[in-house]
Amino acid sequence: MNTTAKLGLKTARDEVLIMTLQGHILEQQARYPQASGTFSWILSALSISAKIIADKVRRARLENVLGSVGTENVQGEMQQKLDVLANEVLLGTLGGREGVAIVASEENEEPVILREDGEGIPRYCVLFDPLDGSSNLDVCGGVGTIFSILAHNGRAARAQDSLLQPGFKQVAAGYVLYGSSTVFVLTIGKGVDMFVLDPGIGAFMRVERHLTIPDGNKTYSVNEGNRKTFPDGFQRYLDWAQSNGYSSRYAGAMVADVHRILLKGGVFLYPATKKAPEGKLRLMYEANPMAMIIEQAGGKAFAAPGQRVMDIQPTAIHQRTPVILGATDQVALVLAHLEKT
Ligand code: AHM
Ligand code: MG
Repeated sequence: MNTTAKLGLKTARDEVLIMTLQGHILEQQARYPQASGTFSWILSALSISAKIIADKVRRARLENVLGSVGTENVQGEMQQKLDVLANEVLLGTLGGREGVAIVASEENEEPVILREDGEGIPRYCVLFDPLDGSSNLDVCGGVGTIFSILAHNGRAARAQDSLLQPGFKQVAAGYVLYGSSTVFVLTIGKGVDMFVLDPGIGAFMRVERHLTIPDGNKTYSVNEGNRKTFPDGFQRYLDWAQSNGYSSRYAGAMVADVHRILLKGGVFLYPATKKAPEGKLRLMYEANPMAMIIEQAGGKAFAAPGQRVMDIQPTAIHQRTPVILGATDQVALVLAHLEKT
């Protein structure tokens, strides 16, 4: 083995394959000669937003923008100052893109209708959680942005009805993890690619193509503090897992937990609880985009046995759902315990 390989460095052949997120988007666009480029502009707005939010997250302590603003969002949750700032960044970048018809955010009760009809160009709805896991901010823990992109239906009775599409109709989805590095994970419906922000040049560099979740990782990720109020099947699963050498890992930010599962395997659970009888996570801008990423990487995402997350017909933009997602083998083990009586 040569020194380059021993050190885990890239070979000369890899180096000719240097690709930024921007280049990747253009490469994908070139595969569809009829594409107008409006979709690529939306992804580029998300990339710019991610860089701005990453910078704000890094500087939060220095600029005294930690802590809450003293108001609650539509979910009845205390808004952090950075929740509000990240939301403004996304609204500001996406708002300027001709291809965006509607945006919907965890931080806004109502969707924002930007442009009503297509005027000959395809338009999209972008849904997002601007800063997921924001209670981790004060302790320098991982936080993230989650996004989902749907084709806009200009014929819907009311513009906002165009948003209420099941997850299998998503055109693209992804997340950004603001952790020890800033990572952008994207699917445009043909596998999952991963990019890392190079702070030296200010660009997201492609580091992985066609990620596949490994099987065989005996790790579950769940808030066990809620265990006593989980449905019985989850109790059975946790009893079984704990008797069978499983480890527990829980970041308290879905983006960080899902990212670990994408790379290492295991399963993420957020069941119904006494406090959140419908589950805590939001279907349209948390569960659906994560389900698309996980399934595109070969995993599975269910709300309950026989109920795939992405098949749920939404009835409200902020609706919640239980979530069981991760490597196919580990999800199957959870479902088997839920199905037992
Ligand atoms: P948020 O969008 O208000 O940050 O809430 C979603 C977060 C997820 O990131 C995480 O998985 C979950 O809430 C953690 O909830 P809990 O503290 O109940 O374990
Ligand atoms: Mg969230």
